[in-house]
Formats: sequence, structure tokens, C-alpha cells
Amino acid sequence: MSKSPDPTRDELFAEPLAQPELFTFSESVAGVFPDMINRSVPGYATVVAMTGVLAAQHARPDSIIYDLGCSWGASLLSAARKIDYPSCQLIGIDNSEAMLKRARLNFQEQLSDQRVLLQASDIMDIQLENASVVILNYTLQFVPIKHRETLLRRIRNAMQPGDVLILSEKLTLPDPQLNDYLIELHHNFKRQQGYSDLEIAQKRQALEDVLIPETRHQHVERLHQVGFSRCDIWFQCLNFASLIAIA
Ligand code: GEK
Repeated sequence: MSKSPDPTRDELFAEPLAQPELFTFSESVAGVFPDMINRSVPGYATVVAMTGVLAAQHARPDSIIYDLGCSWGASLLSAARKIDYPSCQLIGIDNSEAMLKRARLNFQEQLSDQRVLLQASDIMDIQLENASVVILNYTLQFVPIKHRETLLRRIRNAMQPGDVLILSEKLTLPDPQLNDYLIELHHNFKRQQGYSDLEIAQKRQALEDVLIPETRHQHVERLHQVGFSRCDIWFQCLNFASLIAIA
């Protein structure tokens, strides 16, 4: 008897695509997203779990915790579970309606929390205010490079000294050989997670020009430029890192 396909498993790039298209956060991507990100981003589960711990350490009563590009809301959920203050508000934002629909269902199933608000918006358009914690987990890499400084400056301006930004990104390395080496290690990681060479190659092509990674140095320099006083990497697995920036 043949096994029926698992609708939650990411097989979007398993068959040869006649017409390669740019990657978007469509209904089909949203449907398999947790499987996709867990099998594609080394260290993802650790970053999500630690996001809750870091957020709880820095959340102030009466302040807002933002999760920008929240997808299914995994990072916001982790924060909501760890932050005790009833007067905090937790806002998740994503411009993919398909993702936001999943985030709503996810919270319905996992945690009923009156403090949580999920909003369909472009993170470039929203007004940020009174933020004690801003979470940008694997989202800035999809924002065009020329808009990144503006967004980070607005985040910093919504904070008080001591508040934090958690910024997780795919990195590129300045040494081309080392960069190629880490990309190969990442592809090996994906093979071990069950992705075929065809899936890895087609996904890579779809993300080309959509996900633009920068170096650790570029991130750190820009975070200082927009007014964060201290920042560095607190976690890295292969070419995926998470930075903490303190206002
Ligand atoms: C997690 N943080 O699970 N405005 C709003 N949303 C955006 C924008 C934008 N300009 N650009 C991209 N997105 C999540 C994972 S996924 C990372 C984040 C990945 C949204 C997009 O719709 C998607 O849901 C998310 O950012 C990026 O911790 O797919 O590698």
C-alpha cells in the first residue's frame, strides 16, 4: 500500500519545474512552512526557544513586543509563553495573508492570550512605538538592502536604552572560499534533512535575488549606525546567525 502524501511536508521543489519562479510566501509555502524552515535553517528551534528567554529578560511592563515577519508566529508564541506581564502587548506582523491565517490558527490551537495581536501589514509601513523587544527572525534578509537601514532606525527610535532587537539572518562570509565551504555544509545539512539535490538546487534558484544575505560586519556596522549601543552574535550554526542589539 502506498503512503498518502503528508500535506505538511515541504515537497514544493521535489519535481523538476518547467518554469522556475521567484520564491514568494504563497498559500503553498505557508501550508508547509514549519517543516520547511525546520529542515532548512540549522539552529532554528534553538533560536525560537531562546527568543522567548531573551524576550522575557528584556520585556518591560506596559511595553510592546513586536515580531516582524512572524510567519506562523513561532517566535511570538515562544515570547508569549515566557513573558508574564499582563500589561505587555505582543504584536505579530506579516504581509503574507496566507502566513497570517496560519499564525491565527496556530495561536488558537496552542495558546489563548488576550495580549497577542496579529496584523497583516508590510513591516516598512507600520508605526512602531514603545517597543521593549523587537524580533526580526529571518525576515530582514527579504527586505531590499536599500530599505534595511530605514527599518532598523525606526526600530531603534521606538526603543528606550536597554531595550533589545533580536535579529536572525542567513550570513554571507567575506572570504569567498570560506563562504562556499559554509554553503556546501548547509547543503549537506539539507541533504541530511531529506532534501534531494534537485530540491536544493531549485530552491536556491528561486531564492536568488529574493533572499539577500549580508556579512556579520555589515549587520554590526549598520546596527551601530542607527543608534544601537552594543551588538554581536549570540548564536550561530553554519551560515545562520542570530544577533542581539541593545539600544
Ligand atoms: C519565524 N520569523 O518562524 N513585511 C511583512 N512581512 C514580510 C515582509 C515585509 N516587507 N517581507 C517578508 N515578510 C519567522 C520566520 S520567514 C523566514 C520568517 C523564511 C515575511 C514573509 O511573509 C515571511 O512570513 C517572513 O517574513 C519570513 O521565526 O522564510 O526564511
